[in-house]
Amino acid sequence: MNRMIRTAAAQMGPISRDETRVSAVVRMIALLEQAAAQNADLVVFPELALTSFFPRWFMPDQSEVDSYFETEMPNTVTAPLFRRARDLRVAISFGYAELHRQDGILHRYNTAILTDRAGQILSRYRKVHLPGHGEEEPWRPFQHLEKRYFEPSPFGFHAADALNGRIGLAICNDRRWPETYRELALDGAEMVLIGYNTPRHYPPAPEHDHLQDFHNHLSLQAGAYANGMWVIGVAKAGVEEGCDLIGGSAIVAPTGEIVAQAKTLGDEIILADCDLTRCAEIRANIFDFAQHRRPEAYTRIAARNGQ
Ligand code: ING
Repeated sequence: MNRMIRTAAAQMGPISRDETRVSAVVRMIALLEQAAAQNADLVVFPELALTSFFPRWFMPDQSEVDSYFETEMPNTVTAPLFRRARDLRVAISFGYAELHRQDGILHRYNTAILTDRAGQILSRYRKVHLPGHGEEEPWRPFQHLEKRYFEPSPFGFHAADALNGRIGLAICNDRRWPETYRELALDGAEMVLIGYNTPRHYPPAPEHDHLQDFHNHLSLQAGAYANGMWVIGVAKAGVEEGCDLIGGSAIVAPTGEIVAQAKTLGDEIILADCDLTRCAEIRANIFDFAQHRRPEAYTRIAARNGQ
């Protein structure tokens, strides 16, 4: 008996610096309704879906940085999205900048959430792998200051029971690290949702700029195959404030095959029927962890971060 999730990747085009969160939410609701009209069960939006990708700018004034963060979720701006998803009985996932007060201390995370079909938040993930740099580097045509603006998650990776399966969350750079998928697979994830904002130009290695689309799909497909999981990669795409962001949103089967792929660099829904029982084709055979993995031989992976 199959366990089907009709999954939509809701790719978004550029969000300009002066575009309001209300405008971004209106676009998200339009994509949600388009997916629901095709009977989607789940709609996945990009990383930092409510605002422009602000880590591209050096902002010395912390109050300006904090203007890109949400202090609660849902909130007045996103409530219409949660309400519409609830009314349409569709689960949603999206990324946003989270300002989280814990024991009087402020924490800033690059966060993604997943709701159930009733608009209730089931799972909240904070980004583990923060790329880029912590200080302004004027030599770059644009900054990538995630290490300055966010704290890396202390909570690691976890899957949640959702939609009659187990679903994990990851964010952007996480998708490049094999550890991300293995940690989630070992927590029973059958599907991983990954929003991203990926500039085509990578200033430290411009000779790789032409490989960004390849590296995107390589990462998503390798993670899916080596862990027998559905992987949903969802771009914020297009030329956003002069920065060319790749598209290529894709739905990847546990075999590593891309079963749906975005064709534009704008707001676009792609859809696929994801049968979670297909994970077994991989996880009961070539990547049967219990039968074949040798953790006692993998001593370096969790023991240290470098050479
Ligand atoms: N963005 C990029 C990503 O990992 C990047 C950073 C760009 C890394 C290009 C390598 C090449 O896709 C985020 N937000 O992590």
